[in-house]
Amino acid sequence: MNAPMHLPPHLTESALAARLDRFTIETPSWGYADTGTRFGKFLQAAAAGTIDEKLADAGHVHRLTGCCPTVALHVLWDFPHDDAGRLVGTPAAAATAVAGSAKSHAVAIGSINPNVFQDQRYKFGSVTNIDPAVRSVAMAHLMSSVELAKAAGSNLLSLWFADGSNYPAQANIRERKRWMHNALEALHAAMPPGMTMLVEYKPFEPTFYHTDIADWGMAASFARGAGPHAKVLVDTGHHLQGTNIEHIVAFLIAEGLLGGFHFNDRKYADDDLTMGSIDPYQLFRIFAEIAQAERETGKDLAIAYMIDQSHNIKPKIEAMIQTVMTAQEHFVKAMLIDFDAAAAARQQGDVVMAEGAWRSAYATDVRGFLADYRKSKGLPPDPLMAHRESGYEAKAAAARGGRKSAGGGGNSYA
Ligand code: PSV
Ligand code: MN
Repeated sequence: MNAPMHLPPHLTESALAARLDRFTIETPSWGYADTGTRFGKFLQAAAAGTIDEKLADAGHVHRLTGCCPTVALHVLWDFPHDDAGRLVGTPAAAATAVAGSAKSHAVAIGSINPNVFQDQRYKFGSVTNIDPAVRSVAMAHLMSSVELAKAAGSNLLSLWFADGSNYPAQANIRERKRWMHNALEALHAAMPPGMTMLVEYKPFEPTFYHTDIADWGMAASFARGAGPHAKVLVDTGHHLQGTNIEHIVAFLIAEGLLGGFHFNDRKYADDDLTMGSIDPYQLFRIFAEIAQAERETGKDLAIAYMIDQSHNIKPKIEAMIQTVMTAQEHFVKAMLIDFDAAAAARQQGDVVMAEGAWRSAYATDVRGFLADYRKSKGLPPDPLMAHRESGYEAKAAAARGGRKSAGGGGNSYA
């Protein structure tokens, strides 16, 4: 029997449940496929190899959790391309086929992630490459990704650039800044109304000296320069050790520039470990900034909550469900903060009681509430156990494993 959950005076259980109804989490197609590190991949018999299998797995996760209605797609990994990286067929035809498959698995296409980082021609960058011919090939890919997004019914264009340099003097940083600005501005101009551009940053890797969009401030500046529908994407793994991510989150909210998250956790660098597996209190503090802003404005923030993880050793679907459950748990905990008590304590200079308001919300066991919430929606109270009992993994392994041992399967991301 679970102890009753303590709610702050401003919150009722039904208001909490209603907010949770509107908390959706996008899962990434690549999180269902075989991935690895640059040292190699460990193949899993049940991992998805085709776009239809990825969408089937995403549909299964949504069926069990009820809160993952959309799937992020990576353009080169999920739509048919020739060896030169050109889309096979028109964007409309490619998008219609994939959107049809998504629909058959009861999910929809979410963010569209162009890929201007893995082709040989991008060795020295894509939209900031010194060679104008490479810049225009990259631009053409980005523009066709807008067309794909339109045709797939997606309103999110999610951009990450590997562009940068490995050695001092390899690049003219200011020149590249101008090229990046020009590219994003042109892309923004090509977006239809209702589409949002997300600009992701990363301090290093694959470039190890300078990266053209290295931190949130650069991403914010580029987003502002691109236009009103460009926002910043915070990938939780993309910070140097010790960075206060929740400060960045609060700052971007205040600037109206927080567009979304790529959730994952890390111990050292961009480790792509399961969300909350290493530092769950940090995750709570991130959600606390969001919950506090929503409490103050009385409105939901328009944030795309997305997962960007590489499940190298955990079974893919289990890792995804575990992640989604962790996200819900920490989101609810943050909603439980007595913000008014914290504000009153702050007013008195009472640091201990202010912090205490956060700590007691964090310490609350919300699993019973979530199990009841799921039951009330006709969902399994424990989606992870329901998945284990469903037999889905064994069936997928039987259907997909043979092909894989023959050397196929997986996507090209390693
Ligand atoms: C780059 O590290 C990144 O976070 C970008 O979001 C890519 O799209 C994704 O990883 C690929 O897994
Ligand atoms: Mn990311």
